[in-house]
Amino acid sequence: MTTALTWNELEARTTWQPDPVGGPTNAQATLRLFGASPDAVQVTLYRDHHAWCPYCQKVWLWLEEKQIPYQIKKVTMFCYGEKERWYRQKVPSGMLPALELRGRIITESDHILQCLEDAFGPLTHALNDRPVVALRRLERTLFRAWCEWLCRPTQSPQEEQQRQQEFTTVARQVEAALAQTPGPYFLENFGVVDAIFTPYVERMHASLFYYKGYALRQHHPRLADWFDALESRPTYRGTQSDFHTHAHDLPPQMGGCWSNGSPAAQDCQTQVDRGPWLALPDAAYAEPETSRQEALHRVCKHRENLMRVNPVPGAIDAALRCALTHLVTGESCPPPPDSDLALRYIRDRISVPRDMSIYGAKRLRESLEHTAALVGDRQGAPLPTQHRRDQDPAAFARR
Ligand SMILES: N[C@@H](CCC(=O)N[C@@H](CS)C(=O)NCC(=O)O)C(=O)O
Repeated sequence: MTTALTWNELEARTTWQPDPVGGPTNAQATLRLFGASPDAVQVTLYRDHHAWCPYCQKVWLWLEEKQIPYQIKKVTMFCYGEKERWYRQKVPSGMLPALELRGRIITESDHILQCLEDAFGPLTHALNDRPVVALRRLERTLFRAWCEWLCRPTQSPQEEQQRQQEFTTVARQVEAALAQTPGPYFLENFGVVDAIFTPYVERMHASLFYYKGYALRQHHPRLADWFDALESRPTYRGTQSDFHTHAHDLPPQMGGCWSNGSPAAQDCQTQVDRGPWLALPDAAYAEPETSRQEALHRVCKHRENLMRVNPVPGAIDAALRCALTHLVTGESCPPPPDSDLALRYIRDRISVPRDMSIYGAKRLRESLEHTAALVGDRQGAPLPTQHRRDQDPAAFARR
């Protein structure tokens, strides 16, 4: 047992020095230069504050892979809070993503990709190449099979089984497509098709685990190889979310996600919500040595806002320092009595990759839970499923 470090002591231990503009892909940057001068920027990507929108992720990956200098303007999605008026003036529907290319506003992610391709050349393969068109169609078929299974309540176990079978049939077609080339990607090298499949396959992986107890990577080895190859790319890692974020951000976006209630699904839900997070199969690559440092840096940077929005404010300062002390020293640090709820409130609201990378989040959730458990076993109210205004970015506007 140890005592809590002060904020100054914690800050003195942060060695994490991110370079959002020139470093690896990350969700915090508002400018990406890839060695170019700021004058070279011709592109603005409008994407969500949460770095969650799948259509934004597709465009984001494309820009990062092609290393096109661009700036990022972040906009609130309806389910998290109020849409910014300035964005409504630019894009009346409020939909994301949007792109400004040499002064012209473009919406609809597929159209955005086409305009980017026309301006900067294809990402390995052109969108209208015949194999690419066929694979894009397959991606939509897989998307629909997933929605049918996850987002529509079933009336009987047989119907649930049938939806699962329909999904696995299409997933096997996707695996057959992956098997057409010797490498792990859809075509001979990483390209636009992989960028197009990435956002929803990542969301399938998370949601089917949580709501159906279905481990996509285990059931579909070629998809597992594809994921492994994606995770070898810093571009993908910078955009990658975790099971917890997806499991709780999908329901308001999709109009609901339905669990099959199986013991396997219940076990998966418990693990995603209560840990151990390090054992979850949401990332298969080795943990970077910097994960604790990253988490420490991010919490220290935003601590004022984090404490201000905490609904149990009294003890949160000392309690949070105890959790961070555990994070950096590995030693248990008992927080003030009754601070378990305050710590679990934060545990349940770390958003990946908005706040930090997947492994930083795992480490932080583990330390928050470990520290909370020293003083209590109370869990907060379940996270809302109709909206996520508990995550309103306006509360963090004073950064
Ligand atoms: N067909 C559009 C779909 C875009 C879309 O559905 N975007 C959602 C976010 S994932 C959106 O902006 N919804 C409004 C909001 O949530 O504020 C595209 O491909 O760009």
